[in-house]
Amino acid sequence: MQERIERLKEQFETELNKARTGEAAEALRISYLGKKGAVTELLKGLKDASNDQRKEIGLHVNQLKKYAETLIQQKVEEIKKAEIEKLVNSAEKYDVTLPSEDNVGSYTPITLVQRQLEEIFSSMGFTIEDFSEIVNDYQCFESLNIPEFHPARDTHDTYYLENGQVLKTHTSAAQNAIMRKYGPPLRAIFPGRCFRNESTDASHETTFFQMEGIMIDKDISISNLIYFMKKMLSEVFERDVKVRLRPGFFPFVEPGFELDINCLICGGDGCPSCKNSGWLELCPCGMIHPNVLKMAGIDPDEYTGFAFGLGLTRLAMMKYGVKDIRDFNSGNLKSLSQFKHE
Ligand code: FA5
Repeated sequence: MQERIERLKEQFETELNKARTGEAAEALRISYLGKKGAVTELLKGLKDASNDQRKEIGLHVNQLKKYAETLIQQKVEEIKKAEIEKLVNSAEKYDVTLPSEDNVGSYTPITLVQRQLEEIFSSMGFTIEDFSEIVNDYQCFESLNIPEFHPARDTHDTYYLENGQVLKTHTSAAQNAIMRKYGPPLRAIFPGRCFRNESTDASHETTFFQMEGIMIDKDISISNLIYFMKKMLSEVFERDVKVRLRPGFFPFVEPGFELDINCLICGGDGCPSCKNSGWLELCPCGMIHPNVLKMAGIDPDEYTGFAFGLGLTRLAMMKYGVKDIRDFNSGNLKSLSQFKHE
């Protein structure tokens, strides 16, 4: 019997040496220590042995059982450790000290100019407001003194959703909500993306950015409006820029103006960017119409205010010398990468 135990032990050790995987170790455990395993069978056979033999043989078989259990356990741990090491060694290695490739992204010129304006206006006490790109008819038109069938809606054809909401055609659509939110006195700017059904050309896109600004207080006049417009332009361009103010009609201001900027692409000689006029419409503005104040719950006899709707995308064109507005939405990385180090 002793010999049988020794042979089984040797056989077990040989097979254990060959086991290379967790599955092989488990198969070995079952074949020696499982319900019908070789060691278990030896233990079962003890019942036929005499009392003395049973004691002695039992001791050896149990030692073999313990020995096999311990070795299998060690083997499983060894295999696990080796698998982890293999994984670690095969994983991609990075050398963090290597110089990086210079292909990081960059802000678009529109974001750059928007941030610059936000700094300028916040230094003058304006808050910066965010507003939804999807608005309702009241916000986009009615609250701005543009009732249904008003001809001013013709230039604001846009994308209507099935529920009657619209993609906002101008940042003025936020005026009513912001006036209601804060009440007077109030200074705020609200940049945002606008959408119009537009036949595109060098200065018109279907999707473009504007930045609205409003200031409401007692005794606000056109002089305040002109001061802020001049201040903004001289800071953005860091030089003198020729501007002209001419009457303009917008139902939500009275009086209303068009503020044009001398085209910086052609220097005023005329080019496709300014439709050969030498001037580019940049920032319509005016004194907020009393009806608009009333609809926002503000008493027009007590408060007055100005509003402007700056064409942010066009301002970026002028500041960075981009000749065609369509370049901004073209996804052409070559043109955008020029602004990487701004
Ligand atoms: C408006 O959108 C008025 N809400 C602006 C306003 C605000 C007037 C407050 C008075 C008081 P207008 O449609 O002109 O106005 O657009 C304003 C500016 O947005 C334009 O001067 C131009 O710079 C820019 N803009 C308008 N349409 C486009 C377009 N299709 N592509 C690029 N820029 C545009």
